[in-house]
Amino acid sequence: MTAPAFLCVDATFTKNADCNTPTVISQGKRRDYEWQIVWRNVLAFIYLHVATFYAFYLIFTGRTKIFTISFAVLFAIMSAMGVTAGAHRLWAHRAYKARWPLRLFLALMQTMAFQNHIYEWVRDHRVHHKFTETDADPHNARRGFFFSHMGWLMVRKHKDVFEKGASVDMSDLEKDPIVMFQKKTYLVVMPLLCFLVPSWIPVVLWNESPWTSWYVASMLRYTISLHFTWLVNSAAHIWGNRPYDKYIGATDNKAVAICAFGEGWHNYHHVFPWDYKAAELGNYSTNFSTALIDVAAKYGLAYDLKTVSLEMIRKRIARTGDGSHPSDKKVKDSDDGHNHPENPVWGWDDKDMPEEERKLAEIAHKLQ
Ligand code: ST9
Ligand code: ZN
Ligand code: ZN
Repeated sequence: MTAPAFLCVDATFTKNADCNTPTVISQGKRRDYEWQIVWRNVLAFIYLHVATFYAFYLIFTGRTKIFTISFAVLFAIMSAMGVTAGAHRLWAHRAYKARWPLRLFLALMQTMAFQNHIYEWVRDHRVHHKFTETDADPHNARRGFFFSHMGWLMVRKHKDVFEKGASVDMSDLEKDPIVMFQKKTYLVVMPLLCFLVPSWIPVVLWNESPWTSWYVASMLRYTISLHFTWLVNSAAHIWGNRPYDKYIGATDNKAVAICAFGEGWHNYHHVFPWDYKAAELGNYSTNFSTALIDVAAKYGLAYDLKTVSLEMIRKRIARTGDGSHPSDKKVKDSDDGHNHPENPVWGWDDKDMPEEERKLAEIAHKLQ
């Protein structure tokens, strides 16, 4: 089913109104692109949100055991690690390497999160980094908060996503048997790990009612985790500082960093996507995923942890920062951002990565 063609959001969103599409259009003009709403997904998201409100009712009226609430939080944190330390920093950006036991653990955690299988998640995310805020970006923030937050999961993708996305290398994932096994078995294992197991554990271990367990440990936990993740694509492309590159849309946003376990330092991350910390400053309290990778490295499960040298960061701040970095002497100089980044790379193995950056990178826990 088709809905009316959408208006380029730049009329209200940024000054520069071309959406970085090959065909430059003027403000408010209609484009040759039609929304194709996927009603199955719309209905699923409506159900999830109604169920989540009901779960809040079960909690605030004292109908939920404290163990069930704590379990839901713990489950959310573990699944978030599969997304941040796994799908994001390891598989999408190759920011560090992991031995198979850690890869298996992260793949299981990522399956618990149901954000699509690793291969699909990584493909969309690499395409987001290579074609940020253009029509080829699956969650192009120029199309507004709602689209970049969750609307993109309810409509068919823009043809540029398929066309330009096809140029992004995925051969490394095709060589990883854990990723390919997860892809093959996803439709069976994901419902078990994301919905059935978390609903069942509170019932058998502390006698929670199956009804409450379903709504609180599955529906509410899943919906909140999705929103915290989606904030990286929406809020952290709209609100916040741009200490490293004022010309791009991505921002450093502490609130998002806390909600998304260290993934809210998004201005830094778009400039240096191959840094395993996905941030320069801050500590483990706003970057729990880094803590997990550091601990794994200590026990030899993670290695080749790439990070950006201070010298490279300083140069970049001086050249393109907006003045909001603590070390920056410039008066805060804000640009609207939302320009296409100067040499976008998806991560460490991207062939477009400048040789100078590769040479200056610091690599911790190198394999002997
Ligand atoms: C979800 C993902 O929520 C969230 C990702 C967030 C990322 C954030 C990153 C930030 C860091 C991490 C922060 C973590 C914080 C954690 C905190 C937690 C407390 N390139 O997609 P299809 C081709 S998922 C190249 O069906 P449609 C390809 O050939 C939520 N090619 O397109 C493909 O075929 P195949 C749950 C591409 O038909 C074919 O096109 N999941 C690309 O337009 C068809 O692809 C859902 O809700 C590409 N990028 O449908 C599912 N993409 O795959 C929602 C596609 O066989 N998805 N191709 O190779 C869908 O139903 C559909 O994808 C659709 C589009 C309706 C959205
Ligand atoms: Zn981004
Ligand atoms: Zn990324």
